[in-house]
Amino acid sequence: MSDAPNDPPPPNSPPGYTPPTVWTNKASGGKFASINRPVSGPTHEKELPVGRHPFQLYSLATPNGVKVTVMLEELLALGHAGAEYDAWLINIQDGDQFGSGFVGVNPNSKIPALMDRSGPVPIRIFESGAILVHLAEKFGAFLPTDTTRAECLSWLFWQMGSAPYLGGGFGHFYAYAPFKIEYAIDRFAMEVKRQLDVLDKRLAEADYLAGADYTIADIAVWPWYGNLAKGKLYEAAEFLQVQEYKNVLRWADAIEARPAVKRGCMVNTAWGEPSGQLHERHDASDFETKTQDKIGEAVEKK
Ligand SMILES: N[C@@H](CCC(=O)N[C@@H](CS)C(=O)NCC(=O)O)C(=O)O
Repeated sequence: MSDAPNDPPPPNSPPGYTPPTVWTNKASGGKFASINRPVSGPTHEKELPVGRHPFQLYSLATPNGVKVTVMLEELLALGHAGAEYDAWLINIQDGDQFGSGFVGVNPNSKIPALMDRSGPVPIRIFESGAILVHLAEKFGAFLPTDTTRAECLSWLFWQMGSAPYLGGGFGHFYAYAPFKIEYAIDRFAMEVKRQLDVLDKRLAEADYLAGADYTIADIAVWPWYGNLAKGKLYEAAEFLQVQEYKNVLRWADAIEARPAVKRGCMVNTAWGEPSGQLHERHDASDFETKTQDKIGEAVEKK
């Protein structure tokens, strides 16, 4: 394709389209079109369930949801019994995030959302980064207090700012949009490769993002960029040539091997291998007894 300055611009899509003076909402198609609205707030009345543990998590095992279940499992693995939690499934395709109870915990209607019921007054926390900081500060874990604290928070906030280009930009236009738009895919593929290169260079200098230790920065970044580098997001491994990012792959393998990460990835998972799906988690034993393959067996034996 020529970039010559005198080339006519490519046609708009649909041909002849120019934005109207005032935007109006119309069906746009695509995988998530049915759940998108231009207003916030609840669409229906629905209380949220409350279990017996100090933390009540309302979530789904997307990359943003997994950050919190991994953190809670890591805290429990460290021996922080106070991090016990009930994890309830919020099915975003069915619009559970627009129930009145969920909106009360997260007015932004997105998973993950957490209630901290460990003290006299229940505390709501939304935005996965805020949840990670809340838990890290509460238990004094995975957020350094020395000179690497700023580095940890820098990479944590890098993730919050960068991942929308990966998920909402690249992932949306490469995998979910109802038709392929070369301009959009090129723009976001360029940015995602640049982000992978940023991570790769940092992980050439240090084992983990904040330095020598695994922190909430790794817990936040891994579900997005670790999974992308391992070819588990958007079937884009070859397109993005992810094998180039050797330090990211080394780091992703180390995190993936952690038992708490394996458990965290099972919680609120409602797709894939039945043995990897733990729709709700209310007890540590649920990983052995309540995965979909086990629940299916129990139903068959009845
Ligand atoms: N910045 C937010 C992003 C949360 C987010 O985008 N959640 C998605 C799933 S990964 C969601 O709930 N989408 C439902 C919707 O948009 O209606 C965070 O990190 O918590």
